[in-house]
Amino acid sequence: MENLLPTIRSPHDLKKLTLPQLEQLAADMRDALCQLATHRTAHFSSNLGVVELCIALHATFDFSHDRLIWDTGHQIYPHKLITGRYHRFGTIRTRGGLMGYPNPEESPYDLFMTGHAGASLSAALGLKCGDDLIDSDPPRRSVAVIGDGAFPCGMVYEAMNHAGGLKKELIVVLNDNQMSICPRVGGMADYLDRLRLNPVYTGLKDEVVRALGKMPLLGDPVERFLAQLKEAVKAGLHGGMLFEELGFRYLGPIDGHNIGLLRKYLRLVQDTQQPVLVHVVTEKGHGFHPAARDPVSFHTPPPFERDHDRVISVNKNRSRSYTHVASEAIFDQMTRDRRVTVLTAAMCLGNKLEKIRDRFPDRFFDTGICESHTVAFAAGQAKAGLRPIVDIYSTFLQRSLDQIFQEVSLQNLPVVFMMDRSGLTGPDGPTHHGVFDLGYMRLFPNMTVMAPGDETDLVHMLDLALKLEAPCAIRYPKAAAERLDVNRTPVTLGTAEVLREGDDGVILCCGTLLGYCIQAAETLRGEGLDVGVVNMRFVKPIDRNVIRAVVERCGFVLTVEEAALAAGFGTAVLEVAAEFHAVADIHRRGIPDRFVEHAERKELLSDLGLDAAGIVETCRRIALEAPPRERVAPREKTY
Ligand SMILES: Cc1ncc(C[n+]2csc(CCOP(=O)(O)OP(=O)(O)O)c2C)c(N)n1
Repeated sequence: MENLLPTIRSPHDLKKLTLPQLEQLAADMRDALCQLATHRTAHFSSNLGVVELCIALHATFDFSHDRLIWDTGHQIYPHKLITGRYHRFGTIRTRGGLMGYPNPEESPYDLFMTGHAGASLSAALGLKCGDDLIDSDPPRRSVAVIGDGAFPCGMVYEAMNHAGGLKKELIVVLNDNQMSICPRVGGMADYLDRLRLNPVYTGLKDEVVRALGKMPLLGDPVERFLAQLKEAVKAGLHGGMLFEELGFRYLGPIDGHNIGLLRKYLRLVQDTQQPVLVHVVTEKGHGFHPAARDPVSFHTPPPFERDHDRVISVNKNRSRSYTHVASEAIFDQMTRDRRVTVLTAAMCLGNKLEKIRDRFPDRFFDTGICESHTVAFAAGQAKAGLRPIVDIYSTFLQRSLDQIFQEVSLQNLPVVFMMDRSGLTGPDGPTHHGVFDLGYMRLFPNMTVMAPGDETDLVHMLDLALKLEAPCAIRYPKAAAERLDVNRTPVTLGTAEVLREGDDGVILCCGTLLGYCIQAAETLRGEGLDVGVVNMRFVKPIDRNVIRAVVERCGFVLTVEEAALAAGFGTAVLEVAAEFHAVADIHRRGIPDRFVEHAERKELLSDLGLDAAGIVETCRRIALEAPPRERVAPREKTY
């Protein structure tokens, strides 16, 4: 059979297809998703699960006029395939290629660049209000599609509460596949399970299809909607009292892999006069058995070889990452001290906490995608006498800024923040790079902020953090763990580690770019430039003595960090140096004041001059341009 996918240039082409053709298109789209997953790490099982839903939405609405927001955005691939990007699909998540998340620069069908969960209802409601105030003609409909994993986000209830009050015609499609990345957790999960037990969903689906099929599709939309609704209620398609009480009409649950049924429901709610929630049940990984059987491993699988519906081999990256090191260090601390707990916001897999979850079930807490709650919850635990470790990716911790301020820092509570995936995270791109944490963490009084230079530092820093009677944050990247092959000094609060001294200049490094800094210094020494390297370890309290010594005694100072320059580590160094009136020869390298695109981390570091070659180049240029300086103290003194 001819592959229909290449013929779909825009969603308008779907309108010409028959139901069997739409079903064939679904198979073609799944095939494209499988092809991609065999040679690229990409979001997979979530995308397989929404193929029919995506087709039904685009075949029913006209999203060149109406509004569609996919919550989080990791399940956007089918949407990309039918919104004019099929021919570039193979470039997804590569440098210069399509993003793995919605991107308005790629298509007018992508409204927001997103990657963080839970904001879709708010944005869709805002669009609806905006479009209505601007008097769009015909009125634009607004649809948010949200997964059951994202659904427990606090913001969702803020939006539902608001929409219920406004009585706006917001259409929420709840894609319930019983999974977040790991199995979903919490009371809402149980509630959705109970809704699934609705006899209509479990046994009487066909009758419902027939009942709805008899409904008129023409005539006054309000009357039609009411008549259809009455029929749906008669057929048993009601429930969801919780949503009804909030002012939403609830419809479902509906088989989310039945395009015909989905279209009927979507037509039913198309001209709704109030907020409506359509509960769609799908299977994560649908259509590819290994992914449906194990949606957790196939959420973002490494490339694999397949034979039709069978995985033959998986190309696993076996290198040990900083995440592994952190998780082992947390495990050790939990073994030693019964007060230590660990908290993750739905990222048990990403944070590699499975072993801890299984070994210490009573001290492991998965809160769901609820970062703000997690931090305040940790504060409560700390107040009660526990030593909570909040293990959250740097980018997602941004959600908790106010709780870090009020519940933790202001109370001076001993909560440890493990800021995983700090810095440039690679193919996920700007929504996921964790580059702002140094800036926001060092703002808060009482907070200690550390960045290990290698894996040994990371382990000792966690040990130190748990001994402090105050909040503390440790940041580390998404990268293979490195262990420096040099003599080390113990990790002591507020003290930097001088790894090598240099007359011509010194590199003050914050974090794991340290290996590159050492390599750069070696290369420069070979060229006759004597450049020292300091592993700063602490951004707060920062080592003022070392900063004072180097700005007074060395030719130039270069700060290196994998974080936003604005308010980051280099800025902290400048603040100290300004007190000594010695900022002239301080140069900073880090993330400039723009959003960094997606590409491999190594490529991005190279683009930004943050790899060894880039640091060498920067030092050479500074040395060439620098006027000779008088040193204020004799060289032999150690800084
Ligand atoms: C604020 C935030 N926290 C964590 C994540 C990481 N994350 C990405 S997808 C996902 C699971 C989402 O589950 P669901 O919404 O049900 O979608 P599904 O993949 O099951 O289709 C998580 C936790 C995120 N994107 N945003």
